[in-house]
Amino acid sequence: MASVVSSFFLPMITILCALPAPWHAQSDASHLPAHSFHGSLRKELGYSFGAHPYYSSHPFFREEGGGVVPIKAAIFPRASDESASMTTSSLLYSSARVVSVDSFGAKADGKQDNTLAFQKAWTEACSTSKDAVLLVPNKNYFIGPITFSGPCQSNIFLQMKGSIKASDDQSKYKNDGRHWILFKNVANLVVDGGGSGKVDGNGKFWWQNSCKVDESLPCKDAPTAMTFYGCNNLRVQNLKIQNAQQMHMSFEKCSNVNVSGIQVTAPADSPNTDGIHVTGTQNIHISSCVIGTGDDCISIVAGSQKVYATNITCGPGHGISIGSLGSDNSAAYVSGVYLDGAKLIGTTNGVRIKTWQGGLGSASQISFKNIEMQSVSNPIIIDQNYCDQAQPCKNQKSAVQVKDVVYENIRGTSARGGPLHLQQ
Ligand SMILES: *[C@@H]1O[C@H](CO)[C@@H](O)[C@H](O)[C@H]1NC(C)=O
Ligand SMILES: CC(=O)N[C@H]1CO[C@H](CO)[C@@H](O)[C@@H]1O
Repeated sequence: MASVVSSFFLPMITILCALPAPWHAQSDASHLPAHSFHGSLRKELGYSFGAHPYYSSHPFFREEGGGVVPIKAAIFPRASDESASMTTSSLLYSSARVVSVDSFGAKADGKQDNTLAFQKAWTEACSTSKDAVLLVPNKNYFIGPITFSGPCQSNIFLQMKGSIKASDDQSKYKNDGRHWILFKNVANLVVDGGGSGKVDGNGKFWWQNSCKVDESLPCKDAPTAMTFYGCNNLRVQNLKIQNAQQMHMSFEKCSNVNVSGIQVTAPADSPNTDGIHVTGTQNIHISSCVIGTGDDCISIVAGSQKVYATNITCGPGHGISIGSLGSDNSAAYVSGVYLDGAKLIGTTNGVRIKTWQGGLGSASQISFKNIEMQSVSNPIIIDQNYCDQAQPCKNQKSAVQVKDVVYENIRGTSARGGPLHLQQ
């Protein structure tokens, strides 16, 4: 089938006010009494109104207005130290305790389930009072679902030289079908793949059983490969991650996060395999990532604030998304999302904001700039009628407000005609 390819160049578009949805008045949370559930939702997610100043002309990697806790320098290697990560950890952790999973009985024999060994090694690293290096040697380990829980006594540097592959025995996930590797409430954590580290969700079996692939099956959750929940001062870097059961990497209720050098790979037809998912997270910098999956490259949802992304390459997949927001009449707030420098190749969407009818809250202070697209079907899209369910969505009178959105220097080719799609 021949498709229409057209070139475009958008020097600058600003959408100042809410997309003029007729129901806009109702989407403003200020109409609601202070004790409404919105207040507690924001508090729970750490989201705070007014905490984020209006963006300046070039906001990347510059903190303004105070109020943000700096990323703790001590545990983060300086760029010049990063060539030799072993040296880095010994420099940084001259007094650190090195804990190898092998010392706890992990075996990279392609058969053994190493969950217990990893769990014991974590417990050891997490409970030493010195800083700890948790080492995964350069071999291939199978592990089942695992939770690395904090708070820990010390800073932890998880050095993943080798690869970790998910066990495909689905019965192992019966206690918690939503997570494979979960880091929970850990502060001052570095996860470093050093370029060789790899995380493999072994997702094929889950994909075959997805209702999006086989419509006769009921829709069920599948695990996210790596979840960081409630982590503060976190750095995840130089890691390959592939074939997640569902989403690849999810940051939930975290703050002060630096994600860089992540390479995500999954087939274009793998269902719900978002690359990097951000929810309820504040002050996250995502840089130098290459992401090709069957779903969103980066998705940013409710409660997220100050999300910076730069040098991102996406494709295949569904592009970079804010949303979906406001499903099931929920309230969602996202503000301060700055994407500067991205390349999207053959994705279905470029930069998208998607909201369900019937939601409340807002998506505001958003800028997308310096973006190159090749054969992207919908380069720029704001969809206020997003509907991702079997039944058609009915018309409703409220909506998530979309305001203060800037698109600057976006160019490339569109696979479907014009670059701009605004749907209400
Ligand atoms: C951009 O990201 C790619 C892929 O990770 C990396 O190779 C390149 O060095 C990055 N460029 C800059 C300027 O950081
Ligand atoms: C904002 C920030 O701290 N970015 C850093 C994240 O980590 C990469 C790689 O270590 C650095 O190059 C960035 O400067």
